[in-house]
Amino acid sequence: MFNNKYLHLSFVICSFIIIAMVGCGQQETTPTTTTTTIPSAGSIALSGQLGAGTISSAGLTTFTVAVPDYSVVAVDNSSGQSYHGASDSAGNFSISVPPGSSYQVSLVNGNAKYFGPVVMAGDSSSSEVVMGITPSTDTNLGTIVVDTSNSYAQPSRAPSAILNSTDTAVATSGVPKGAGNTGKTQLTGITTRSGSDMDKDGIPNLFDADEDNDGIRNGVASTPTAATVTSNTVESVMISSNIWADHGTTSPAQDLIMMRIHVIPKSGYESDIASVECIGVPATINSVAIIWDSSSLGSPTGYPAEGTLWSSVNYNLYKTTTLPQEQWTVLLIPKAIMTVGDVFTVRVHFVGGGCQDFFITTSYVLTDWSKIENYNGTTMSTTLGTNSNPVTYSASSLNIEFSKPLDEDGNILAGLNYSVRYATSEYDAGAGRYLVPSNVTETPVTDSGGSTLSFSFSTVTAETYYATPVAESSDGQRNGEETWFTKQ
Ligand SMILES: [Ca+2]
Ligand SMILES: [Ca+2]
Ligand SMILES: [Ca+2]
Repeated sequence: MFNNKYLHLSFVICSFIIIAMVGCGQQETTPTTTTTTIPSAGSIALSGQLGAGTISSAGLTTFTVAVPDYSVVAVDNSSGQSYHGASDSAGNFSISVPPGSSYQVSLVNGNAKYFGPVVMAGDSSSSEVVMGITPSTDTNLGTIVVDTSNSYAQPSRAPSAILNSTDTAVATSGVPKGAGNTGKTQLTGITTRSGSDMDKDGIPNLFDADEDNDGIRNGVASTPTAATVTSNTVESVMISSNIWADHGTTSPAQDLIMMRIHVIPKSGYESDIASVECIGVPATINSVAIIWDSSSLGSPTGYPAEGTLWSSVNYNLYKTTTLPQEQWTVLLIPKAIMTVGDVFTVRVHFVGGGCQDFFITTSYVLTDWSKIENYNGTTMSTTLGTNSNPVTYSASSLNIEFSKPLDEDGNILAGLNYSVRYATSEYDAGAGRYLVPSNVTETPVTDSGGSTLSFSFSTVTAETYYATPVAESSDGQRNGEETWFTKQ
């Protein structure tokens, strides 16, 4: 049934995401046969050592416990391009970056979740801290204290010679205001600027759930800047997901979400991609997510059986050539609720050798979806209104009131667009249920700002009607609950 819905309805989405790309670190090699130009590798080393500790007003003390398995990400402040490398068992890391740019450095933890930014200079009296560095030669940042209680990090000694003092973030007692909230907290008095941290909360756009500080999460009302991919081969990398629920379902959101990862090559470069895998998958889902439905993906060659654990197939994506856009893709049921700041790292391998990595960060998570709360003044029941047991009524129109989806904090997710899909529905006697119509009318519903929305449509003839409220983000990601009514 999920399969059919996925085919019949354009994508219904639940959590959106931001994206950026990075070179493949040490694994970049010069291509031999491919026409792809791999992004130029950096020529200077940015290194240091991560360790757990507390950043205090008394000064930064040397840590005693190394922090391994963190991904250290340097973002070019002007191009948005990023470079990354992992800390080893002693906490040491080294990233190859081009010289001459200003970088901001962030950490992604071993659970593939955004940890926080690295403040380069500031103390507990600072309401503004320095985030930028401009290394021109090999640079060792020394020991970097990772403060898990405040969700940021800072070198024990400020790299004074390479500080970019014009690249700052607003802070409370030296802690960037976006630390610990993945940048989603709306700040007052911020003038959005350009660069890789537009709203100065210390969280680079790449990892910021609300990069422009307008209170609307990335991707809900507009495409975030960090979704722009810089690549000679890859056009776009994204995740789309939907929640398309049966009325009365007792299934939790994590079993209803259909999540699809897409890597779309540039036209003419399709044959340059040898394989695609996720080398970083959020710990929230990495052991439980399952593969689903190859038919809606155009039945890629080698696609695993439905129900296969994604972990058992190396978190691969699969090439499909039968969709309107050739792409590498996989459709998953996450089976667990992700968290804001969860980071996927997608690695694209090229035919001639070498690879390129792309980050995708979750900027919101829906735990609920748009659903009809009452019709013609009567509260919806959970047992009536299903495809096998529609609500019965006798009026010549249906006036429905429906809810808005809630985010991970239980708040209405701001910025979505709404509509209602409706049509008469045929009965499938063999299956014992009414069907999702293949042709439906979809009418936009203006959001007047209340907690619910209303819509009315004519139901003059005595038939069974399908009605589904839809909440949609700017990039066409949708969710809603399907409901049936029989007019007597
Ligand atoms: Ca922000
Ligand atoms: Ca930011
Ligand atoms: Ca925003």
